[in-house]
Amino acid sequence: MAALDEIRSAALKRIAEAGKLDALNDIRVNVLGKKGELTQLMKNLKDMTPEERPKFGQLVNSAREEIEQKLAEARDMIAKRERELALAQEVIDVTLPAKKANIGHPHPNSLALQEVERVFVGMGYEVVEGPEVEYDMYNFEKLNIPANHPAKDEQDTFYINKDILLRTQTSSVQARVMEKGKLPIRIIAPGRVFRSDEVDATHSPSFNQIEGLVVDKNITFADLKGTLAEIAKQLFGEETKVKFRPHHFPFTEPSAEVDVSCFKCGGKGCRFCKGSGWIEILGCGMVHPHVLEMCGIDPEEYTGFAFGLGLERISLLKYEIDDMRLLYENDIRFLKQF
Ligand code: 2NL
Repeated sequence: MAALDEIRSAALKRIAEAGKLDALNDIRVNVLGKKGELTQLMKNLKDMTPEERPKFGQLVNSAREEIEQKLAEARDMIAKRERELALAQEVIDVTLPAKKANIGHPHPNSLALQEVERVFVGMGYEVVEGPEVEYDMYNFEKLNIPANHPAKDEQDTFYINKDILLRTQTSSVQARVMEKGKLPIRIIAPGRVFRSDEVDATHSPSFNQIEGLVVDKNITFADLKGTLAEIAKQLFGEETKVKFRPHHFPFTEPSAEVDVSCFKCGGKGCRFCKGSGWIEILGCGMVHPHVLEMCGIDPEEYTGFAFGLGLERISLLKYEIDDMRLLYENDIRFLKQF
């Protein structure tokens, strides 16, 4: 009985002095646990008489209950105090300066594309998109590029299988629009194209192209020249001249490559235009009658012109960037300059 009293009062004293939840847990284990003081004390039952046993058992149990209750009270009190302390200490200073948000920047390609689209939309063109994974039929066949053409070599084109590939030009989008048969057509088709090229300062296996297509009655080469001359002025400045050099594309006849007078030196010749005074920007021509026919348009009734240009080439020229690889790294310190 004396031992029980001692354990009980020692436990209550330790509970009253405990300042932390950890300490309360230690007391619980030491006193009430499997190997705790009260549990040990119960082992004395076997040395007692049958009359003493229930009485002693009851006393131990009521001591256990009392200690449990005091532990619970102390736990609530300490938890409450810790919460109040935390609330008092953990203040948020709303007057501190905010962390600066790191926001992105439009890519030079996006800026150049927006500009080109703005100019063409201003002339009544519609912007259309199409799939990057395309049928051979739309990428090559309907554009007058037959089975044995060198452009179809696996060295140049990424094939998914015999009939499906990654488009090498956005003409495939235009072939789809022609095939739908709604005339007249006045569209530009910007988008990503793919060619099996090694990466260097002017090449990449994936780049962006903008192609244009106009199909209507009585469209002539004069319309093509007038349109591209106007576009060049709007993109590179009012003083810009254009020069058409005869060329060959399978999908246009006649075909031409177009140079613009150097917008750095005005045509006198400088480092920028490599002394020539001219900068090549696009390829174009009158849509080949065979292409119109394969896309379901009667070439006796309708004619059209088309052109294609590399978006990266425009970005590099406009922003005087000398290595295309910079356009694909997306280093924010680079992008922020434009
Ligand atoms: C270049 C310039 C060009 C076209 C693309 C085209 C599209 C249709 C019909 C006829 Cl649907 N032509 N596009 C025309 C001329 C040039 O791209 O340097 N390409 C390799």
